[in-house]
Amino acid sequence: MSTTVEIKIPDIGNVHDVDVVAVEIQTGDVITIDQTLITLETDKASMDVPSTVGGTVQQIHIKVGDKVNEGSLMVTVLANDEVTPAAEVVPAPVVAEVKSTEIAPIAKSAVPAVIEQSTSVVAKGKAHASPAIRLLARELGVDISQIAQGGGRKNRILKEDVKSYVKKAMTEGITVKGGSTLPKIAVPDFSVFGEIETQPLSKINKLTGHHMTSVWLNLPMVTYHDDADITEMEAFRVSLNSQKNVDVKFTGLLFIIKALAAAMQQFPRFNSSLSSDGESLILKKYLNIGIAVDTPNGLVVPVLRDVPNKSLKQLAIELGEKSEKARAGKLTAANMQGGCMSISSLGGIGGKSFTPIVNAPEVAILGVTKSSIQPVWNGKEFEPRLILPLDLTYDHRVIDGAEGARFMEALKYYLNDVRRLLV
Ligand code: CAO
Repeated sequence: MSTTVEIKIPDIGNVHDVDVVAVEIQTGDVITIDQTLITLETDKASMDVPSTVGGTVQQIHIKVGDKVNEGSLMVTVLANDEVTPAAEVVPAPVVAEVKSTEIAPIAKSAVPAVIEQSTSVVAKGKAHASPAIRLLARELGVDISQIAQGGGRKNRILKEDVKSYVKKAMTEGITVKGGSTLPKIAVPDFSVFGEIETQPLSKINKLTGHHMTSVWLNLPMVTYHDDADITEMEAFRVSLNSQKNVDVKFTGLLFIIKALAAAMQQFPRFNSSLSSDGESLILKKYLNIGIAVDTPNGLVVPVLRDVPNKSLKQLAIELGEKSEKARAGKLTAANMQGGCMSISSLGGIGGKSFTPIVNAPEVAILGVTKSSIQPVWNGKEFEPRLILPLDLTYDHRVIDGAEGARFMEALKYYLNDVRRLLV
């Protein structure tokens, strides 16, 4: 005999208004116990909600885009005999860190995209895996069909299976297009040389590492170094900071952000991304700048929005708030999305030059190191000037050397005399 069973959203932890990102069933479907009904996603994770009964789907009460809470009615099922009480429903384990990876518009393509893979061949129904596991596999660059059998019920592929596949690929070498393999780095047992301590990498460390490797392998990058004379800019900055009733601190970085935005407006290719098929250039009409911020957990890149239309003071407040939030680990996904170009400033620490890695899909990044007084020949004598070293790394598929050099000249032009930013 069949019974009508209402399946509700189970206890999903202390989270509310969770987004429904996938509905995996249709009215009339014959479903089995444990079959995924819907997938929920918070800003930190995805989770599958399985069925606790086998039977026929009578009615679906939610759709993609809905926000649900514990107890929301999900599906009505005309159940077979073996009904599991609804109270026992538990969502599948949290499986995929999704949006918190945002250093990383980046972190999405975790393992290098040159690894032979096709997200499109991750055909539904072939490999036995939930959408969240497929998402995890995609993020790690794994072709799920390569995982022969999963360790779950009926060979269902689990998170552990994807992880051990990646581990195996990393230790045994990965086949890349063309049939060659990425050489692996042998890690000896260091303990034979002396005492060691093994510390797990933070989530941010791992995501940044994957993203950086991916960028390194995919982008032909050039770094161009030059110096800007910021003597007058510094005098203006000092005068701003010494004004009475100034409630913010103007650092040199704020002027660099403004000058960078002006140069990007002059050279629109610097505010673009390559389409995923590499066939076209996507030019952005908005202009947001990401700032690399050092935090105890690793590097994050909060994004300052609409830079051309903000005053130095507004930017100072926003940068202060966002870098503080970054260090406290409180940046939201939205705080780190939508960057057009990034700045990595090591100027507060030191340095003369370095080669920053582009935060792809952005096409360029500006590196900044410590300014210092240098003797500059003015035609008659050496004059002490404040010189700021700049490093511009760009994706050579989008920007050629001459354009890179012209861009740097424009940036220096604005920094040499920041009044030009007003024109
Ligand atoms: N040359 C000389 N001095 C500089 C400078 C430069 N290029 N840049 C900053 N300084 C000085 C500032 O004027 C300030 O001096 P005072 O303390 O005397 O006022 C000091 O260095 C510290 O500056 P700051 O770090 O507080 O402010 P900022 O606006 O320059 O930078 C931020 C803000 C968030 C970028 C920075 O705090 C930070 O996190 N830096 C680390 C960046 C990083 O890790 N990059 C990643 C590299 S890629 O892996």
